Formats: sequence, structure tokens, C-alpha cells
Amino acid sequence: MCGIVTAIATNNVVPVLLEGLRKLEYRGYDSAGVAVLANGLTRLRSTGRVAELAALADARQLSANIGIAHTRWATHGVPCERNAHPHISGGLAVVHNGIIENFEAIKSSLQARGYVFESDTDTEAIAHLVHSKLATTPDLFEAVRLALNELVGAYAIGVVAEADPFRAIVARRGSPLLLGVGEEGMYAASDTAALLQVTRKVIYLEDGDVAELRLNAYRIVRPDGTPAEREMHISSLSADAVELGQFRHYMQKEIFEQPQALGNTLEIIAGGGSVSPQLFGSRAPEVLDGVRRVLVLACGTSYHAGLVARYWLESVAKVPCSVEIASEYRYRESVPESDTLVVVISQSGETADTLAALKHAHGLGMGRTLAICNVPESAIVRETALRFITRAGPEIGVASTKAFTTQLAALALLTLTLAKLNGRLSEAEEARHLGALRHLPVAVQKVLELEPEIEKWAQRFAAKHHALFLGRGRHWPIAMEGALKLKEISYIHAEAYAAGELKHGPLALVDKDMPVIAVAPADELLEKLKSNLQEVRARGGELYVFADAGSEIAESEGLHILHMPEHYGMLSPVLHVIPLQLLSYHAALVKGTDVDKPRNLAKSVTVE
Ligand code: HGA
Repeated sequence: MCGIVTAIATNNVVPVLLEGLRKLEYRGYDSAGVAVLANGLTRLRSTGRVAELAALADARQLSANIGIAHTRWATHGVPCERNAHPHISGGLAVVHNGIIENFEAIKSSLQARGYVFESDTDTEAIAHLVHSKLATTPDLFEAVRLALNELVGAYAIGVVAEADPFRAIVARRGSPLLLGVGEEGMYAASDTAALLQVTRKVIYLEDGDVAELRLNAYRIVRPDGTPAEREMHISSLSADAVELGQFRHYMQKEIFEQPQALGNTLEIIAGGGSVSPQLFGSRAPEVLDGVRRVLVLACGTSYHAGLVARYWLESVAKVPCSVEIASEYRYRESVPESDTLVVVISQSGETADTLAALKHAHGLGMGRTLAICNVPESAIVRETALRFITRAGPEIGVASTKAFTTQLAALALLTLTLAKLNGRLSEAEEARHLGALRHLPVAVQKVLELEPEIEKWAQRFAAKHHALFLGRGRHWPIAMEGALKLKEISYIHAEAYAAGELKHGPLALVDKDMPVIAVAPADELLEKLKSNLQEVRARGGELYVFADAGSEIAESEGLHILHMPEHYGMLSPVLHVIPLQLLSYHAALVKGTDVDKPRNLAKSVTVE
């Protein structure tokens, strides 16, 4: 969510700042801006894409050796040029990612001292606060540190000042930020992808760190000003991992990358490998020993992955499992139990609500924690006792696809591991499940071949305003995920129901204008689901059914069927979500929406 780039170098940093912003575009934003020091402070801002900001910079022939840049996803104040970052106070400019919760109190006291606010943002309060500190603490680094100590909330910031043109100051608390040590200079950004153009040497700042970047040096201090040593890492992220290649959109690319992403994620059980606690980290034998229940904390699509896992954990491992929306869990009173494994799921590992829920669980004394994440060095991964890194590769499209299916693969491995530890998994069963997991990439590939038929369906209901998704059992969360995908990228209002709930209310909505999409694999609930489908047909509802071998539902007037290639038992949710991803993708194409950057949404949700 929004992005920051800071650079100080021997050569012109403007192309680096703009290329960095381009690499961060996938996080979602509504405006962009840059400020550089070259014979004074110059600021350019745009409510368009980064390309428009780059055109402005070109037209002005902007060139400098030091600067900060930002893509904004508004939290305080509408998206407009006046609210776009950087924000300025005197000759000092600030970019900020996050939310300052006490900005109103700070703003009032600064206004009382004569500061005039030009924007509606919380960020502008940081700029004026730092500026006000300079009156008594003339050292910029110290002034920033002291100002930050007065802030409540989350931030990653970059600061440059006209009066101090040989260094940039950056800091973080609660929002991601890392330093890059390059040949030509020093850099900072919200994620590694933005810096690969100049360096692979990165340093992850910790919460509360304040850092100074000079041409050939950097230093980091803690909030109290004591020096901090932070390890340098060599990033192994591939520079072209974020290129679009032959695809029209990242979402399409990522849907089609799923066989590869699953293959990479499951490589650890390739060949003769079996499940064992070590899959989740070296401390796993001790942490998983005596686990009697599982609590999954997650948001959005990751929450749906947790809901699927509940069915698996309870039926296969016989471990009671509850799944909670992270933002709710953190604010409600709950009863902690020390034999609970807390599983946090997040694609980016930076999801603010999930991170806060994890900290809340820690605060309640629950130390058995496991992160399922796609980003190895992320904040969430650094805070848990155990981790499983999905190897989906960078996910750029805002609507999550390959992260979801690889999370499911990780959760299937967790289920089998706990089942084995609890003596619930015979050798034969383990071999059967592992065989199915190893075959998953091939099975997914076959499902992807259904795209042309799904495209035809999408044409038909892209004109609708509402849609209902139905599923039962472990496919109910898949129906929820299908509805979420459709809402996110095509803006068609969609609801998901456990099919048995139809008659308790939503059936009243069904008429010829309400397409009903049903996930109908041949499982133990199929007969029940068929009755639910009859209820829909009897009310004139148009049905689109994703069945599979053995479902034996016949096509008829108003009832369209697509047969999935294989019936896949426990792992069937992994296959059944794929046509729903394709359906929403093609519906969005027909509607002409911005598939990879849907309105109002951001990729990495680093604000509460
Ligand atoms: N609160 C600031 C920064 C927003 C942000 O972090 N976006 O991702 C604002 O509203 O400008």
C-alpha cells in the first residue's frame, strides 16, 4: 500500500526515484510525487500514474543527487494534488506511508504556534513537527528522531531538507522500509523490488529505527538515539520477476503461474519426501509438541484460505480449529489457551491488521505461532516462532490468486503434519495425500485449459449487477473467494452463501437477473447441493455450475455446466477456485475495469 523511495547518489537520482515508484505501482496508489534538492527544493506531484509524474519531471528536466518519492493511497484527505506527498514545511520535505493517530492534537498545537496546513493529511503534521523541532535542535537527524517520538501510529518516512543537502533521513515503525547500499549511493524503499535497479545489498530496518543516508555511509539508531546494528542481506529476488511478459495483466499472468508456484512451494515434498515438523522451521518439533487446537488469523483472501484449512484440520488431523478476521480478533476479548497454535496468513507479511493480531496473541501469552507468507523477510515472518514461505514469486495483481493456492498447499502440509504428530495418519494415507499434492501442478494446468469456455460465461454475466455464489462444506470458502474476486475487480456486487442457507433468506433475491454460480464437486454434500440448485431453478434463477467428474448434473434450460477435469478429494478447493478466478478476470475485461489496480484498493495493506 503506497510506496516510498529515497535516494542520494553521485549520479542523477531522478530516474532511480521514478523507476522505484514504477516497481511499487502494484501496491496500489491514487497519486504520486517527488521532491529533490538541486539549487533548492523542487516538488512535483500528480494525481495520475507514475508515468505522468515522469513526464512532468522530463518536461522540467529535473535532475538532482538527492530526493524522495512517493505513491499515495489516501487515508486522510481525498486523493488530489494538494494532498499528494511530499509535504513541505519551510525547506523540508516529507513522504510518509501509514497513519498518524494523534495528528489532530499535533496539528492543533502547531497551528497555535502559527503553522499553516495546506493539506488534509496527517503527514503534513510530521513535516511541520520536524520543522518546529529544528528551532531548538538544529541537527536534522535529531529533529526527526525527536519528532517521531511524539507520534502515535504507523509510519515509514523519508525526509530531505534544503538546509542540509548532503543527507536524507528515513525511519519506520509499523510500515515497511529497507535500506539499499549501492555502488553509486544509498537508497531506501518500501520493498526490495524498487531497489534492484541499483543494488541487491539490503538492510531491513526494525520498528522504531531512524537512519541517515549519506553518499558513502549510513547509520541507524533506535528511538532513544542509541546506535543500532542491522544485518545486511543479499536479495535473491529476480529483477524480471515483476515483468508482465506475454500477458495482458499481472492477474492473468499470476493465474497461469499457479502450476509453477504450486510446484515450487511443494518442492520440499518432491520425490520421496514426507511430511515432518521441520517443514515449518527448526523449532517446529518443540513448538508443535502438545498443540491441541489451531487459531487462524488473517484478512481477505488469506482468511478464506484459513476457512478451507478448518475443514481439513478438523476432518483429517482431528484438531479443533477456529478462524478469525485479524482486525476483529485484535479488538475483542478472547480466552487464550497455551496449547493453541496461532497461524497467521498474509501474502506480503506486512498486512497491518494481521501483524497487530499476531502481536495481540503474543500479548495474551500465546507463543506458539506460525506465519504462512510469500515474502521471506517480512515483518510477520520475523515475529513468529515458525514459518512456511510459499514460493509463489512476487504477486503484483491486487486481487490475490497464486498466493491463495500456495497458501492452501502450505495449509494442507500443516494438516498432514499435525495429523501425523497426533497419530491420525497412516503411512498409506500419507502416501496417498502426498501423491495428490505432487500431482497438483498438473491438475491445475488442466483446469486452466477451461479458460475459453469460462470466457464465454463471463461475457454473459458481465452485464449483471449482482451475483450469488454457492458452495457447501470446504467449498463454501471457495464460493466466498469467488464472490470476493468478482467484487474486487469487476465491481459486480456478489455474495456467497453456504448453499443450505439459501432458504433462510437469500432465495428471496433470486430471479432471472440474478446469476447463481455454484461450486459442485462430487463430494459427500453433492446431493444436498443439487436440491439447493433446484430451489434456484424453480425461481427462474440462471445457474452456472462448476461440477467435476461424477457430479452427474445435466445441462438444461437455464442451467449451464462446466466439468472440471478431475475429482480431487480433500484438495478439490485448490482446483475449484481457479475457474472462479478466471471468471472474475474475464468479467472485468468485458467491463473494462483496471484489473490489476482496482479502484480504492491496494496490494499490501499496511494501514489499519
Ligand atoms: N496517511 C497518509 C499516508 C497514506 C498511506 O500510507 N498510503 O498508503 C495520507 O493519507 O496521505
